[in-house]
Amino acid sequence: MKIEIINFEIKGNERGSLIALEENKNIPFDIRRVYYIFGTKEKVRRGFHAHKQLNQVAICLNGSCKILLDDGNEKKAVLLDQPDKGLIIREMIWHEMFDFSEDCVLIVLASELYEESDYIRNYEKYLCIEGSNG
Ligand code: T46
Repeated sequence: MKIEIINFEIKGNERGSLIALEENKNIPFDIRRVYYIFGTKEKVRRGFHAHKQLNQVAICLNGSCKILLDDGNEKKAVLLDQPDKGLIIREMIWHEMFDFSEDCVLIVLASELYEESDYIRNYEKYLCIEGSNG
């Protein structure tokens, strides 16, 4: 499984830093939704699902966390600890977020509006669907 990281250009000057996120430019899809996760308690794992159609880019704006990506064959954990680094989470990739620092703010740009029916929240079902796709 290929881990896809986007390195955003920092438009910095002596006043500080700025990163611009633009759909179909440095974000590889139309951005239809933005949400952010913060205040996650220590030792809590989140996620535990795959999306049937949704593509996403996750960026840790502050602090750090890890994201486990699992394509049904292989699992890889990625540390997000820089606001200029975005992790692409493609459709049909099982993902779990963990090791949140107390100050972690994880922003996620999503290609679709929120739709609970797009979630596969059962790992056995995920493996079954993913196996029959490929
Ligand atoms: C994902 C990972 C990275 C909404 O009402 N609207 C939304 O846009 C979202 C994302 C969530 N919700 C509600 C659904 C739940 O009642 O917020 C609550 C928490 O969502 P969830 O338990 O799905 O959160 P995570 O952290 O497990 O997963 C989230 C996203 O849901 C998911 O799409 O890929 O972050």
